[in-house]
Amino acid sequence: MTYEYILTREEGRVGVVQLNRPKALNALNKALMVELMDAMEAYDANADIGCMLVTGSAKAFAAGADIKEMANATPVDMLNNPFIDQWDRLSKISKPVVAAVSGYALGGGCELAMACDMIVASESAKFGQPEINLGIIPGAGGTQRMTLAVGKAVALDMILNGRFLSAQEAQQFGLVNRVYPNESYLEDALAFAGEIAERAPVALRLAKEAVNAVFEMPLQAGLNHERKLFYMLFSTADQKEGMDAFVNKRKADWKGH
Ligand code: DAK
Repeated sequence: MTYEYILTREEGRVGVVQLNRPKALNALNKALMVELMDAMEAYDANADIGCMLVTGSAKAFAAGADIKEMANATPVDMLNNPFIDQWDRLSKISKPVVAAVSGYALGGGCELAMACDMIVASESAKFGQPEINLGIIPGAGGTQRMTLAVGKAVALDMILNGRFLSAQEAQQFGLVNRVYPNESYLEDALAFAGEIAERAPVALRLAKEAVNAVFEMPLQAGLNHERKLFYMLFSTADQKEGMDAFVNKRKADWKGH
C-alpha cells in the first residue's frame, strides 16, 4: 500500500507509521488522518505485528491539526468533518501503540500522542496545547487527557497560557514514559516497542483493555472487569506456555492464542 502523507515499515514485530508531511511540520489534515488510521487498522489485523510505533520527524511529531484546512470552516463543517471520526477509529485499536515524539507535538499533535498508549520522547520534544492563541480550545481530547496525565495545575497552564512542556518536564509530570538522546531516540523507541511486541499477544490486548477501563468505570466495576479478563486468559495456550516455561526454566514461545 502506498500513501501520500505517511510512511510505513515493519521492524520485526513492530509496525512503524511515520507521519510524512515535512513542509507543514506534519500538520494533521483529513487525508493524513485517514491514511494513519488505515495503516494502523491494517497492523491491528496483522498477526505478525505485536505493537505499533507512531512517529514524525526529528523537528516535528505534528504541529497540530491543519490550521489552513479549518480556517474558514463553519460549525456545521466541523461537525460533519470526518477528521474527528479518525480519532474514534484510533480508540478502537486493540494492540499497544507507542508514540515516539521528537520536536513539536502541539495541539492535535499532542492529542494524537496522548491518544496512543505510551509516549517516548527525544530530548528536544516540546508538548503544547496552544489552541488558545487561535481563539479556540483543544477539541480532540486535550482538555481531558492532558488533565488526567499531568493534573489540573499544569494542564490549565498549558491550555490557558499556551505553556510548552520540555521532554524532561513531560516525563516528570507523568505524560512521557522515557526520554532518549536526540541522536538515538528512534532506535531507542523501536527497542522499547520491540520488547512489548514480543510479549503474549492476547495478554497484551487484554492488559491494555483493563488499564483503559480505569477511565471509563467506577473502581468496583473496573475490578470486576479485570477479574473476568484475568480468568479468560486461562483459556489461552499462551497462559499454559508461559507458566510451563517458567516452571521448566526456559524461554516462552508464544502462540498468539
Ligand atoms: N497547520 C498548518 N500548517 C502549519 C501548522 C499547522 N498546525 N504548523 C505549521 N505549519 C506550516 C507553516 O504554515 C509553514 O508553512 P509555509 O508557510 O512554509 O507554507 C510550515 O509549516 C513551517 O512552519 P513555520 O514556518 O511556522 O515553522 P517555525 O519553525 O517558525 O515554527 C511552530 C514552528 C510549530 C512553532 C509554528 O509552525 C506553529 O506555531 N505552528 C502552529 C502550532 C499550533 O497552533 N497548533 C495547534 C493547531 S489547532 C478537531 C479537533 C482538534 C483539532 C481540530 C479539530 N475537531 C473536533 C474536528 C485540533 C486543533 C489544532 O491542533
